[in-house]
Order: sequence, then structure tokens, then C-alpha cells
Amino acid sequence: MSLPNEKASILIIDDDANVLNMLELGLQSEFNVVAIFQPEKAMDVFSTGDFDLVITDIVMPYVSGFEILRKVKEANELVEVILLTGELPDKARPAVTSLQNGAHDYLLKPVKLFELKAAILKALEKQKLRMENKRLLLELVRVANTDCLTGLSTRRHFYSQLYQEFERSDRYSRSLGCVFLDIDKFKGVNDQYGHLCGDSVLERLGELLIRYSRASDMKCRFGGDEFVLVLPEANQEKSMAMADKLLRLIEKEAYDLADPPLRLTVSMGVASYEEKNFCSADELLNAADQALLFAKREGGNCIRFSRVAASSATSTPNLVSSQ
Ligand code: GH3
Ligand code: MG
Repeated sequence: MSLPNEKASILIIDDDANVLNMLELGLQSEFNVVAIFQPEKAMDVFSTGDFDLVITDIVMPYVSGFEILRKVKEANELVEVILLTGELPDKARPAVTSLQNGAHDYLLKPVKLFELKAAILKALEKQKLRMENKRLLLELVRVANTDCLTGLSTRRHFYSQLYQEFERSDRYSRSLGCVFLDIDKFKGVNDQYGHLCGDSVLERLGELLIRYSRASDMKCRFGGDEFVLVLPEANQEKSMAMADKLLRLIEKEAYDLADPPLRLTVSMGVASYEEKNFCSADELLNAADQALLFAKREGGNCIRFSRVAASSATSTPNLVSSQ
């Protein structure tokens, strides 16, 4: 697609050399025009260029304009297409078919240049709006899925990632680790240093989780000072190793937001899906949450691993400790 201050690029296809020449001459002062009279080469030329718009005749040997329209839309839905044709017995039908198949407009030959230019400008305007809509929609999705303080996934987005990953692990009999993390005595940070300082701590913790995990790991701010990591392909041993690494890194990190620098500890609950030990992603998450609860009960700054679904956890569940 052309940049805002560049001329738009147009590919014109017509097997009638006279029409083609007339269009090329009439448009080339305002647009970058590539004109071809072999319709069978249209898609090869299209794929090597960066076109904003395609103008094509409908009735041509080997390949029809409808086929070119379909292929262009398949290749890049944002490229607009204007179809041209000579008089046909049933004028309405090709017009309706073109528009139904995604063409921007349909003009009858002989084409008047001013009419075609008006159609081109409208097509380019529509394209600009569609591109802007697409950009805004992507931005909206990104904002909705990202926690603004930490840059991690929001809880809602995380759930959809978790369910998808659990389904994949279940189908292909793979392990899936889950680490629930909560900052110890975080309320005290806010109380002592203020909420802005507390925010900076959360921000830095988010950065640390991103820096020391894999891109394929899912990282979420679950709420407040709670975070969850989901680790594809991680069994108990790997999940515990990851939790252990994070515990030590966080403990070592000095937050120069206060004097003397602030230090934090966290507690973690870990669970892993292996050999169908959990029936659902929720069970896996709840098991990690339960393990976190036990880590907290034991004074924090430690990791607990739960082997069982939360519903079957007792006051002394099947737990493994670290630290
Ligand atoms: P524990 O060791 O049991 O985890 O205690 P805690 O103080 O960390 O936990 P508690 O649940 O009592 O407090 C969590 C605190 O997190 C309370 C709340 O004000 C704070 N908090 C939640 N969200 C934010 C936020 O976005 N920014 C800041 N600065 N603080 C937050
Ligand atoms: Mg806490």
C-alpha cells in the first residue's frame, strides 16, 4: 500500500490495447500505473507490486475479471477493485455479481475518464478508512488484552489463552505448568511509600516476568499484586525450576524507589498438568491457587506445589515445598 504522501499504485488489466493505452495515458499523471493486456499474467504482476487498486475488464480470454477480483481479494482484502465491461445483454447481473463479490464499483465501457477518476478517488478514500478501522480495531484489541501498568495480559485475555493452551496440551498429551505468584506484604509498600511507588514496583515486576520467561509462556496480572504464568511443555520439575528462578531473582532485585532501596519477596503456588491429572484448565489454576494459599500460610517467601485438584485438597494436601 502506498504511504500517505505517495501516489497510489494502480494495476489495470484489459485485453483491448486501445482501451488500455487510453486509461494508462489518462491516469499516469496522478497515479503510478501498471497496465497489462495479458489477463493470465495479472496475478503474477499483482504479487510483485504493492498495489492499492486494481481496475480490470470482465470479459477477457483465459481469465475473467471476476476471477481476478476473487484472487485479489484473497491475496489482500484491503485492495479495492473496479470492474469494467462493454455492453452486455443483461446489464444488471454483472454489476450485482461484482459488488457482491467485493468490487468497489462497476463501470460500463466506453469509460469516461472523469467518471473513472471519481470512482478511483472514492475507492482510495474507502480503502484509507478501512485501513484506519483495521488499525484501530487491532489497537483496541491490544489495549483490551494488556494490563496498562505491567504490560502483561489482562485476566480476561489470559483465560482465553489458558483454555486454548490446556486444550492443546490435553489433545497432544503434553505437560502444562501453572505458577500463581503473589507479592508478600505488598500493602505495606503502599502504606509506607505511597501508591505511586507501589505502582512502580508492580511495573518492575511485570518487566522482570517478561524478561526472564519465554515468549511462549503466558504471563498475566491476575489482579492487584497477583500474577499467573502458564508454561507450555513444563512438567512439575520444570515448573518448579522456573518458580525457583523467579523467587531468587525477585528476592535479589533492589528497587531504588526508596532509600535504602526497597526489597520484595513473593510467594508462589505451582501445579502442572501431566498425564490427565486435572480435568480442566480451571482445576489446574485452582490447584496452583491452593498451593499459593499454603505458601502464604507458611509465612510467604516460598513455593508450594500441588499435585491434586483443589476440590480434593485437604488441610494437608499433597504438597511439595521449595525453600
Ligand atoms: P500478603 O503477604 O498476604 O499477600 O499481603 P499483601 O499486603 O501483599 O496482600 P493484600 O491482599 O492484603 O494487599 C494487596 C495490596 O495490593 C492492597 C492493594 O492496595 C494493593 N494493590 C492492588 N492493586 C494495586 C495497584 O494497581 N497499585 C498499587 N500501588 N497497589 C495495588
Ligand atoms: Mg500480596
